[in-house]
Amino acid sequence: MSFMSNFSRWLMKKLKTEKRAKILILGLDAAGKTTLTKFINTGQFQADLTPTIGQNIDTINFEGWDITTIDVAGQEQFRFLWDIHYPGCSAVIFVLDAADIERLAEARDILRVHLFNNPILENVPALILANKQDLPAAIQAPMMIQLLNLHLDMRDRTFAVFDCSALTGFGVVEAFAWLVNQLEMDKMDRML
Ligand code: G3D
Repeated sequence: MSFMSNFSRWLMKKLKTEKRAKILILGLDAAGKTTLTKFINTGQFQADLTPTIGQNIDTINFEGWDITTIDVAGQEQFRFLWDIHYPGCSAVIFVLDAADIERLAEARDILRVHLFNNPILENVPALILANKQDLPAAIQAPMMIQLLNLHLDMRDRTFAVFDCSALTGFGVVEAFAWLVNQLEMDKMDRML
């Protein structure tokens, strides 16, 4: 059995044991959000395209899970739209193009605006993906944490940074295992 179908089966099994959850996938355009979504989606999810008003938004619905991907580059004027998507969200995935050093400062700024300085997402676990690790120029997680100042900015938050490649699948299973565990722990906390 291929790695992709193993991953898909594993993810579906995990997700089926969950209740409803809304996950946002944020990041600059071209960071790899769609590729990641397609990877998760392998043959099982039903994707539908939400009409675009000022920013690119895709929604996937699967077994009670809503996964919404949003391009958040230069979208300050559409802040009112974020307010529609952010409340009630259980987790955030922030996808970085780890090989695009020129846009790292831009990525850091929007990470601050959307995660660090966003009170709506204060208690929401954040999975930060240093994507495109198949490319030689890609910056790896420990360096990324330093460059984005995550060790300071995010110190009061539940977050993790994983190296991955949405193209090859490298690191995606590990990253999602972390995310699902956070959701499971959160569910248990709420039951106590
Ligand atoms: P977005 O949805 O965040 O805007 P996309 O980004 O998923 O559309 O990806 C943008 C480009 O990056 C695509 O290439 C895609 O194939 C590529 N990409 C995404 N993830 C990876 C990765 O892990 N490694 C590499 N090497 N490329 C990746 P194109 O050429 O179609 O623009």
